[in-house]
Parts: sequence; structure tokens; C-alpha cells
Amino acid sequence: MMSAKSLTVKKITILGTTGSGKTTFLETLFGDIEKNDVARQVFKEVSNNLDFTPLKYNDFTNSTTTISLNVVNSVIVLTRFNKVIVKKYKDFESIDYESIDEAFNVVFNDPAGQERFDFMQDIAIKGADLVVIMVDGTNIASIEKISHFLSMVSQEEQRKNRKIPVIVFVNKSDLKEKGIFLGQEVAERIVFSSVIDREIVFYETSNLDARCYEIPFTIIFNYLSMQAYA
Ligand SMILES: Nc1nc2c(ncn2[C@@H]2O[C@H](COP(=O)(O)OP(=O)(O)OP(=O)(O)O)[C@@H](O)[C@H]2O)c(=O)[nH]1
Ligand SMILES: [Mg+2]
Repeated sequence: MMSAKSLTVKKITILGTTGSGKTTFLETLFGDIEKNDVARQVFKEVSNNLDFTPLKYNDFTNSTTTISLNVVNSVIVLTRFNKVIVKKYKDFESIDYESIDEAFNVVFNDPAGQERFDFMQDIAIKGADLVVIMVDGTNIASIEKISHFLSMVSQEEQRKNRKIPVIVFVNKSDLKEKGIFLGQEVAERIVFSSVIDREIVFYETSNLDARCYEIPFTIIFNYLSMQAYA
């Protein structure tokens, strides 16, 4: 019988500017998580990270910001019917064993995105098996940071002498309705305006709709699976 303890451990690190939705993404996947977050108005963003979004500062005042690192221990399961299920690690026993084709123990690292906590991102990327870059699709400055995160990935690849797959989430696509969502094409144009020596996949996401992660997670599962049998 498959038990959670015997699963291969994989690490996914989420990089992105402050306010892009990294922590909300984990909450969308897992519901309540244990967080190292404080109210945004108490620990106010001082860098210009939030300056280039048409959202008002008020839109963020009720939200929180991460001040170190959120970690969620999960299992990602591929069922016999090619469906990918993402659950908290402790919920593994509730999955129907018969339906499991393959599974990984995946530890998500969600470091603080504020620039003053850059060292947390450096710590979080160490040993990552896959990196999710999550940007605020309403914020050009956030999108322009993708290349910075890609260079962090390249450094880690050199350190470990192995490839790390990258997925970019251009988040807050629900704000298309308001006409302020810049979209995947803008992100791709900015990223590919400089020479990129890797394959990157982009998805438009919204944390208001968990279903938007179904396809990206089949891609993520495939990447992890290829590494496991490389
Ligand atoms: N409209 C919309 N708002 C979102 C979405 N995802 C996150 N937000 C909002 O964006 C704000 C910031 O979200 P967080 O998840 O705290 O951002 P973060 O990337 O963890 O930020 P740091 O912890 O500071 O690095 C919150 O007010 C969220 O409610 C989304 O998909 N759509
Ligand atoms: Mg956060």
C-alpha cells in the first residue's frame, strides 16, 4: 500500500514581487495555512513594488504581507484517470489508494516578496526542484521582475548543476473585467525581448478560481515525474 512516508520529496519555490498573490495562491490550493504574515498597513511596503498597479493602496490595506517564509507540506497525486489532486500532506490518508497512479510529497516555499526580504528568496530557492514565478498581471513593474527571478533560477541551476523547470503565473486575471489586467502576451513580450536559454510556460491565473490551476498542475506533475525518472 502506498504511504505518504515513502513518497519522493520535491520542493517548489514561489518567487514574485510583494502583493502578486503568492500566499493567496497557497490558500486557494489548501484553504487555511499556517502563515508568517503581518497586516500590510502595520508593515507597510516602502519600495516601489506597488506603485505601478492601477489598484489603490486601499485595495491592499486589509491584506497581509509575508515577513519571512510560509511553508506548506503537501502531496500531489496523479490518479489513474490522469487527474492531478493537490492536498495537504496530512490529508494523504483520505485519498482513495486505488485511484493513485503516482504521487509526490511536495513542499511549497513562499518567501516574502518585499525587496527588503530578498535574502528570504535566496534561502527559499536553494534546492528547489521547480520554481513558480507569480507576478501581478496588473502591475508592469511586477512583470518586469520576471527576468530577475529567472536569473536567480539560473544561478541555482549552476550551483546544483541541474535544470530547474519554471512556470510563470500572470496573476489577477479576474481584473480583466476592470480593464487593468495586462495579460500573458505582455509578459511574454517583455521576457522574450532578451535572450532566454530555457523553455518557460506562462499561464494567466486568478486566485478567485482554483480551477485555473488544473492544467498548470498537470504540467508541474509531469516535470516532477520526468526528474524522478531521469
Ligand atoms: N483580484 C485579485 N486579487 C488577488 C489575487 N491574488 C491575490 N490577490 C490580492 O492581492 C493582495 C496580495 O496578495 P498576497 O497573496 O498577500 O501577496 P504575496 O505575493 O504573498 O505578497 P508578499 O507576502 O508581500 O510577498 C491581497 O490583497 C490579495 O487578496 C487574484 O488572483 N485576484
Ligand atoms: Mg505572502
